[in-house]
Amino acid sequence: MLGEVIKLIKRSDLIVEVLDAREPSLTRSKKIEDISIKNGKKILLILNKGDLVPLWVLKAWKDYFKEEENIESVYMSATSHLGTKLLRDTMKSILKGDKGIVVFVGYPKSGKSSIINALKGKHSAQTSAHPLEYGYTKSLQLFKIDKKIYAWDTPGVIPPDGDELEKIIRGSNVDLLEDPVKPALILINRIIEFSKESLIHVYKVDFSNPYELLEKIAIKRGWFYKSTKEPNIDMAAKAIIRDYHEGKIAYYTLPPSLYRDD
Ligand SMILES: Nc1nc2c(ncn2[C@@H]2O[C@H](COP(=O)(O)OP(=O)(O)O)[C@@H](O)[C@H]2O)c(=O)[nH]1
Ligand SMILES: [Mg+2]
Repeated sequence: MLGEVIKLIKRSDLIVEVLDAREPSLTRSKKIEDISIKNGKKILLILNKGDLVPLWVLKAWKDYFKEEENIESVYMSATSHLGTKLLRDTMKSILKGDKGIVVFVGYPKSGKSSIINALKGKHSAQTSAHPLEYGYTKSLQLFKIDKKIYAWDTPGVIPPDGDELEKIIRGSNVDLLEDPVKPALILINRIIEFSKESLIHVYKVDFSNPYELLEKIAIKRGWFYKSTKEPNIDMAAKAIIRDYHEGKIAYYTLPPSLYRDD
């Protein structure tokens, strides 16, 4: 799967890495960025799902990437169609008016397809797909973003890696989880670190620990195990992970520079 991403990177001029604005650090792939740099490609970061994060936080991340790492970034909300013009203009300026091919890469659920759809929307110059100039493949198509800019309409999906928390934040498929409860508890603990209120707001229940939140969600929704009649926390766990991936839970983390006390 990683091989597919690398192939796409090699055939592109600009690599646009799509991050979740709630967890920019955890949704970045240094591996993919290193591969891109080694192949002489330009990189742009997108902080997507920007609607879930305060504006000052988005700006702080953008400044952090620029000042600490000299990487360009833009923030946007693909599903609200906010920031698509700035994204298009930024890609144009990075490619300096030259002809170029863009690939959107990122972990699952970061919003790559939503961004591609937003760019293909009514504001885009043209929506028809173009066959490749070299090595024509049926499944791989380019669409036009601007006068001289094209993008692959197939995004580069980075397989979720890392520890249990990272895998969930990086979009691991809920339906393939053997036990959804443990990762859900880890995810809830992570969110509580930054905003317990966001969970109370989404699920309309108060709770004193992550396990209790799962139980209360199950009870509220009438989910019980048939055998024991206990609250079905497996279903609640899947629901919360799915809601997280679908961008229904708002909270933010800050760039490392803002956590230092210098
Ligand atoms: N709140 C919010 N949700 C988003 C945004 N972009 C995508 N999503 C949601 O995140 C989920 C994954 O999006 P998708 O485009 O399929 O991600 P992909 O796997 O990277 O292609 C979907 O449920 C989208 O509706 C966004 O800007 N804001
Ligand atoms: Mg997709």
